[in-house]
Amino acid sequence: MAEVLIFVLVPLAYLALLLLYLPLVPVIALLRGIALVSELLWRYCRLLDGVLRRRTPEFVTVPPFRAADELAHRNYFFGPATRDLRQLRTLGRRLYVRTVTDAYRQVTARQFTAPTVHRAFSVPYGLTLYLGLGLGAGAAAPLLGALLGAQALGVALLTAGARLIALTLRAVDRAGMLLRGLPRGMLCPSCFERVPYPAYDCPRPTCRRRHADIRPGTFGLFRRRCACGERIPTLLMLMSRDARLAGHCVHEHCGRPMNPDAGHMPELILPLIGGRAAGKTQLMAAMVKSLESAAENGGPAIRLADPESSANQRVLNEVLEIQGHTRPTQKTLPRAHSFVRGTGRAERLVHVFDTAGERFVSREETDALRYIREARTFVFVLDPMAVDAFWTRLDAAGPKVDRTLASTVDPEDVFSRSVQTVRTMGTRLDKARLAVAISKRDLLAGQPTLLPARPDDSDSARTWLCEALGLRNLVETMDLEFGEVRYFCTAAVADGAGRVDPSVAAFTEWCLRE
Ligand SMILES: Nc1nc2c(ncn2[C@@H]2O[C@H](COP(=O)(O)OP(=O)(O)OP(=O)(O)O)[C@@H](O)[C@H]2O)c(=O)[nH]1
Ligand SMILES: [Zn+2]
Ligand SMILES: [Zn+2]
Repeated sequence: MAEVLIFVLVPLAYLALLLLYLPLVPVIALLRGIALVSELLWRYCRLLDGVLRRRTPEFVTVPPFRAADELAHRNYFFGPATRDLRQLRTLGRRLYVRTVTDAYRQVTARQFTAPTVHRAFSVPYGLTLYLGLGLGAGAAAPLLGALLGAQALGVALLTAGARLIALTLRAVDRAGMLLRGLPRGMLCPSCFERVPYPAYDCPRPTCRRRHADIRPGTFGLFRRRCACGERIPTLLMLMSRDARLAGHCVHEHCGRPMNPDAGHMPELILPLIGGRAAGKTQLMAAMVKSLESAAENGGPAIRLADPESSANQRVLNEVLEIQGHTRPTQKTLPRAHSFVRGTGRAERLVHVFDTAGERFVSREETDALRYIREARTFVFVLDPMAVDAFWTRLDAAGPKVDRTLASTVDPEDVFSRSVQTVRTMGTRLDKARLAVAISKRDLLAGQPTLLPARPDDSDSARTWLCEALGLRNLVETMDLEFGEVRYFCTAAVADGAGRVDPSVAAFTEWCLRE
């Protein structure tokens, strides 16, 4: 009888129970599956928080971008966002595998290896749970994949947006440069090369890292954050008027400071050409001083553009005020004497170049005069005392003229060499203007025969050069070479009250006209 019970009734009862259990299988499996999916989702959210916000070492699988090595912090969408995605993919995959295996292992242990109830009951339940885990794992994989995919899509769109913003900002800034007449960038006042975009030093005094290219991109769209944390505007147009940073030249062997105003306004380049001691330095000083006086009397504002120009002008002003003599310009490469004139839209950055007389005389020296290429107005300083005819005309009865102040270089010689140099540099002179400054007018004031009939009149000065000084050849070459030529008699001197001779103001006005 016992056999019947064991081999027939019990199996039948067990089968009957199994049959009763069968309808519950999908429900239990489904619930287990849902539980696994939500556990995975919950863990993935924690992972997101760890990777994107807490950023503690356990969430790092890809080495981070180090601002200390790269000088600045990256914009999130130029690298870090992709790095986060890669970390999420690696850690997400690990998390998925670990969670699913742990769940299977737990079922195996509890229902198969060490069940708390008889295996006859635990095994079918365990199999149901296996089924549920299989379903859950199967459903969670695409779900997590979709979440990561959505994030990747978002990152891709925002990265594209960020790049577009960077490009647009650069294009707008570039258009601004074109409008300011600086298609090739701004002029370096030390090496005279064009700088498309200067390098900037971090403004924090304790940092001073040099950033080679701060324009919108990898390290920030509107502001770049230096490794030290300081923020630097990425474009000239984002620098407010009173917080303009002084850039540095990007050319090798130079690296010297640019004017803080460079790039913010159109530039004018005014080379002073003339033989040694023709009066270039003194004329340059007088021009700036007369502009300064004009500004004091309600004319356009003027300020020296950099500390070096300010210091030089201070010395030159003193020389003018004590009516002393300027020292010969050093033969080292000249630096531009730069100032900003005007306000608002009329603002101009003017670079005046006073080149040592010798440079134009020896051909090999002229290579360094790159700024010439960009000039549209030239000043030729002509010392009448450098012309032999001048001395033969000198009125012996009149006051003596101090011959030591005369230039000893023949103007015709300097001019023809200079023009040749300028031409070899590829500058078209037929579109350029030439101001001829007949210098040291004050020295000749007492002797009407030594001055044009009407010294303030260009035609009169021209006739005088041709007829009295015998410079007809020179004058005709000038007229031929240049689009427009104007003659001025200038006295680069100031009176006791520091007022510059009026001849300089008229001359300067013409030179700065556009
Ligand atoms: N009285 C008077 N002296 C002048 C004038 N211009 C220049 N000088 C003097 O002439 C001399 C030469 O002038 P600079 O201005 O140094 O001449 P430069 O052309 O710059 O000469 P380098 O620097 O050698 O190329 C100096 O002693 C000046 O003081 C002027 O208009 N009037
Ligand atoms: Zn330079
Ligand atoms: Zn810094």
